[in-house]
Amino acid sequence: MTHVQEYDAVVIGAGFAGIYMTHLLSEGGYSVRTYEAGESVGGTWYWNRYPGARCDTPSEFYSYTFSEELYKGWTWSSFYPKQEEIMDYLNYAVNKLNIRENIHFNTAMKSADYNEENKRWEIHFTDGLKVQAKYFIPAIGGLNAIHTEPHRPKIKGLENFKGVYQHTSRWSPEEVNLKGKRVGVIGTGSTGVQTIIEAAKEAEHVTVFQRTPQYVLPVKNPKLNSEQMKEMHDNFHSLDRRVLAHPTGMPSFPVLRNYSALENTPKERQQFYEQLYEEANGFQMIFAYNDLMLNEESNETLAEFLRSKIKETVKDPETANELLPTYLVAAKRPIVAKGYFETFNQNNVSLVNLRKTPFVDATEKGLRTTETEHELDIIIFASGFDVGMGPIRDSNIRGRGGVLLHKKWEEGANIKTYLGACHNEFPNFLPIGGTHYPLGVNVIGPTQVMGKWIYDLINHFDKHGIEEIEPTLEAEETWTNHVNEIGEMSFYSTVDSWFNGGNIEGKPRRILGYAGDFLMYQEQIEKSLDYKAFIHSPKLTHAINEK
Ligand code: NA7
Repeated sequence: MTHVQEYDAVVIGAGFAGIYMTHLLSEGGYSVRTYEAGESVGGTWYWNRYPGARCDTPSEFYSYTFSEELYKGWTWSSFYPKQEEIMDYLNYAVNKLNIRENIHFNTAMKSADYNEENKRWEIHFTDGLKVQAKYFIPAIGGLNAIHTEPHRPKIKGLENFKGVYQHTSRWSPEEVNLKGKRVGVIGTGSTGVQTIIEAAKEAEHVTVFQRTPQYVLPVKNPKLNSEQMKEMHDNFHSLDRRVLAHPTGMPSFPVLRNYSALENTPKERQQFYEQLYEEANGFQMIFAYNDLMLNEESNETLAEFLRSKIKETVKDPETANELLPTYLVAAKRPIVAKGYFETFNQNNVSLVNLRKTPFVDATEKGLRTTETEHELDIIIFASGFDVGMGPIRDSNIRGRGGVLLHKKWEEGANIKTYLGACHNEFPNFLPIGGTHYPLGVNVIGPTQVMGKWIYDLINHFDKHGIEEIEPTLEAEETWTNHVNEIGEMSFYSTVDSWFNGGNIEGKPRRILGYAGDFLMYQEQIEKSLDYKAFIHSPKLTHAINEK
């Protein structure tokens, strides 16, 4: 009989969340093994290495804050770090935390089954490896396309195309050189916008295939000098407090006018928006007034201003018109970038409005729309992800009675979790950073809050000899209803996007994350600390009473 290696915990993925969980568990004395499909740590940042890939959260807060030594041992070069620098940072973190040996690379998960008899998870990998663990902790995130094909529009005859095509989340720089090429970019989300700006610098021609126009907030990316880094390090003692107290976990962006946008006259607002457009950085404009994300009329004042800037920037009025978004600002994931609209003034960039002239098919030479054939050497799919459901479907996770999680979730029509981290019928399955995680919040904040929460939960149950961590159906219902109610009330439900599944044809439209802010999220976490949401056994009741 082949020996199956057993661990206390198996973590899947070595991005920010996976590294943090690996650290907590190994430091806590648990045997932990982490499996990563890529050849390096990095997670999302490992896979998304397309040209121009950069973070839109300030580096000061795109860092682990749980360890002073770790925080102070690293120097960021700029306000918004590039993909390569984040990779370097995560490699630094893994070395410093001394957990590299816990991570097994080039190993992609295929499926996981809960064995009710021995109360262990059996995890299978694509290379045939099989391991067992008491706690199964996927840290694969929601924006994930590792196991199967990433999301791409279905274009008839793509196999006939003689050029190269790549999805941005599967980028291999060795295969794609944009210089002097005719490049087509499909998608204008954060990824598409970053890619288009870079491609426009070196390609012979860039054809942008746009389904929905986007607001793009202006950004500056100052280099960080040693004095600024020193200040960041010196402020470490107040860092957590500042992050936890900010609605998005990014204290660089305070609410500038703590009243409604409607309380200013149109002239005052215009002046203020103009000033911010010149001086403010990234997400800051969304926090110009305190109700831009709460009141549609207020939001419309900013939307109209940003549309006026597109018209002012893009010289060809017809192109400018096609680039005008009509939905609420930040109802889709906000995009920050420098020089996006300006690219459309270059002779080598053209725009195709897919709503007016959709794809017909791919040909040997390129992509045909109802208007014309666009000849291309390279097609870049910046078309996003099947967020939430994709990674879960690909992972084939079976709980009690062999029930598959994605079937239980009715392929997205009936998603249920408890705090996004626990599932009824799936004992000791404790995913971090996926479905029902906060949407509009710097991901590092909830990752650390939830990572610690999961660790404490394991520790608590373990200490009391309780074998299975499983929330009650009622707890799952209550949390899910809360997520859905807030989601329905939020701007996120007003336009199709990956936030609500509307980015993918045929996908059930359900809010996939927590639409409340970081403070509301922490309140929910705080409320859960009595562990009353878990299935009660006499042992557990005793443990809770002891608390
Ligand atoms: P996004 O934000 O989901 O953007 C994907 C883009 O691809 C977006 O413009 C989509 O148009 C477009 N898309 C998707 N499907 C199609 C089809 N079928 N036809 C044409 N165009 C399509 O993904 P990103 O990778 O840019 O960003 C993901 C996250 O990474 C981002 O939120 C940040 O957190 C970082 P749509 O707007 O849906 O009409």
